[in-house]
Amino acid sequence: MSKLIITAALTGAEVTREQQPNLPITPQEISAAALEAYQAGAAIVHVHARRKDGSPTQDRDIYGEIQRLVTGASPLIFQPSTGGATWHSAAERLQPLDLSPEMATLSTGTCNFGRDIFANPQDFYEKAARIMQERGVKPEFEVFEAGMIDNALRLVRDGFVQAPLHFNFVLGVPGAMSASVRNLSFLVDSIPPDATWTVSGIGRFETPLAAAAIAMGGHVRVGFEDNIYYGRGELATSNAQLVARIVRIANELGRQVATPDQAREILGLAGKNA
Ligand code: KMH
Ligand code: ZN
Repeated sequence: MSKLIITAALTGAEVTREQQPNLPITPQEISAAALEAYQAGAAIVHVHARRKDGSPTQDRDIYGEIQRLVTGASPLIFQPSTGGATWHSAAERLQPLDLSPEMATLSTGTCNFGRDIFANPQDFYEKAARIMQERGVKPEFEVFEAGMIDNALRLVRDGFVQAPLHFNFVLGVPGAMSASVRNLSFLVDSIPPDATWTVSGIGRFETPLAAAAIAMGGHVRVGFEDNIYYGRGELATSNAQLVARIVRIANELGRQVATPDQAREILGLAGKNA
């Protein structure tokens, strides 16, 4: 079994300071949270930018500042979002790709997202995949519904993306695929054998699905984007606290944790742009 890649999803687009007082918002706060998460065992940081007032933005300059701070202070893999918030336009969402990050997220299908719609029509994800290909950015396919896998595989068939693929199964978003080991197992069985995968269990499903993924040979994402609690009714103190728990579970299950450079090897990023 390969070493375990831990991704810290530090901020997201939806969580507020009112809900989680320790939510990092400014580029300085996000890069400090990234560094702490790295020291706790994370290899990748999944980043959403925010304006000073806390509202989500896809502004390339704010992402650029976060990228500069994160990669200047750590060897972490910087992975910006192309999902943004549900109301962001396609053009807004694609801005972080201008920074040629090593990785970026990409959803290949539309789903309900709470009471909103997370819209990812074919024109959008083909365009995003084309830009990623031109800029040497590895997509992490954010799968909220099973059909998104079929569409990602169509991108490979049509020449927009090259194998090996990497998927993140985001399970438990209200309105999309629920967080069960049965669903996780089905999704894992639906991707090519040479693909890698991560799971993001939303809310109280974060830790149980992480434990399942560690045992199954997958990878794990945790962080305030997905879950703001450490236990029932107990807010987490930091993203790093959530990462540290995954390291402890991995140690107990005999799975070693990957450094960022080891994660680059596992994901086929080594030798790509820094
Ligand atoms: N905020 C969600 C609507 C991604 O980062 O690629 C979409 C999202 C996925 O978070
Ligand atoms: Zn995200």
